[in-house]
Amino acid sequence: MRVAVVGATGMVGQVILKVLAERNFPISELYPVASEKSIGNNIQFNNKSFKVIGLEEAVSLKPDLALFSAGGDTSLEWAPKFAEVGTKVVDNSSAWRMDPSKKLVIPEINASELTSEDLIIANPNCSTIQMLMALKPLHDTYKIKRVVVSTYQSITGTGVKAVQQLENEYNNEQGEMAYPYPIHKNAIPHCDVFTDNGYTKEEMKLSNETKKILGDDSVQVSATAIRIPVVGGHSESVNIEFEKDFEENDVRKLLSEFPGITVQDNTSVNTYPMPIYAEGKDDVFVGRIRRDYSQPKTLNMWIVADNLRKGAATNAIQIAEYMLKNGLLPA
Ligand code: 2RA
Repeated sequence: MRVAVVGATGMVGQVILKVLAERNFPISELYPVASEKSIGNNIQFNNKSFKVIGLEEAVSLKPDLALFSAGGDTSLEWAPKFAEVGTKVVDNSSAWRMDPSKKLVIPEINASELTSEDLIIANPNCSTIQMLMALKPLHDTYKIKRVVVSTYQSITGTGVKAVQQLENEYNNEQGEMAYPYPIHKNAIPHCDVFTDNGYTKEEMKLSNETKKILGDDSVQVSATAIRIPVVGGHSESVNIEFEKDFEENDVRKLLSEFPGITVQDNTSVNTYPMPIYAEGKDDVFVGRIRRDYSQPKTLNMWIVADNLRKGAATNAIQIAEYMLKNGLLPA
């Protein structure tokens, strides 16, 4: 299969290449694509060197699949151009997620919605993916009324400039600031930009994308997204009110039986998910599962995942694997 990776030199693009190689995705031709300034550079894939090309050239090569992680503006302009030449696009930006004509897919939840008509497919936001992986089996069994979630998001979600700022601060060195405040020894209640309702775009993604993926506008979500000086992954404290009551052990069983979830939940031996251990893995880790005694039919849990893998690269590649397996992509 001829595969373009658009944004190949970026943080997520590099993880896409790593995961494609790890999963032996069947690639006959690889087209690493990046902005003008990177054209001609070499990148390594499967112990071979590949020249970075530009978007015009990539479209002219008519790849079968294009995995995008190059920002919303590039996706809005270029995903349709790839689609016009028959390329299936899986896009990591927010550009197409809430477009009613585009599917927003977490393979373990709703890949079956995909058809041969879908040429541009949206990858949900990283914090949405890990939360929905845990919510889906519980929603199907107990019907969710409302979710209150606080996220503790890795600095890698902001990009390489922010990671560098953290390293500089940690090493007490000067450098370019991705944030107007120190990241080291801090917690910044500001992921993405603020909207008119006082929530940030990151927080509204959790609300809007949840409704679309579950196909249920009645599910209410209130989110607070915090940036913290952590690299390995995003963590989420989730409080869920259900229509039906539950037994905690039944909840643990439902979660542990859901593909892609690992339950780490034994406080008697201090077992619970942490980003330092989730980093580099593709599962979503769930723990601190406990009834909220302050309100009936309400549960608390703690959800951790590597935001660059299951939160972005791996989810996108799993969508491609589903399409390949179901004849929606050529072998
Ligand atoms: C963040 N989810 O963590 C966003 C970007 N992917 O900032």
